[in-house]
Amino acid sequence: MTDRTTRSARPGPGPVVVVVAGALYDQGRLLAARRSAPAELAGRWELPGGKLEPGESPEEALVRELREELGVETEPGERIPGEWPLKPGYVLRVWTARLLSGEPRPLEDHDQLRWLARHELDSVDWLDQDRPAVAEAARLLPAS
Ligand code: DCM
Repeated sequence: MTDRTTRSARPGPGPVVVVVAGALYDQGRLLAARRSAPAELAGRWELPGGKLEPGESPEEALVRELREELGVETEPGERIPGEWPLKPGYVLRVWTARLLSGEPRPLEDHDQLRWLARHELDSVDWLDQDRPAVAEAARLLPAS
């Protein structure tokens, strides 16, 4: 194995990029968003969110991302325990969030939204990395 191969097989140096996503609840349902880009993720469902920008707290990033992507104002709640790897150098962390105002619309990165009750959570094709977070998020939904 060459040095080059050895190096590329390990996680790269440098800071990890944190992606924050929101488990957004309203009336006993959880919001799922279908990605429209990039091509390899399009059609799969996720908890909406995005990358932390320099100087932002995760909660600030979450509020900004949900405003940009969905056009809503939200209040972050608790962190859902766990951290899930995305592509190399990226990790996903999830917070609960409550809808304060607005009706979510797929403004950016998504082409469809659905509010899902607990018994409907398996009806969409979640991104693999979001599945454990959704399972945790489901614990906060009422039985349905
Ligand atoms: N991502 C993910 N699951 C989420 C939110 C984002 O896997 N719930 C991934 C998709 C992108 C990266 O994180 O590779 C950055 O997201 P965005 O493009 O929305 O900023």
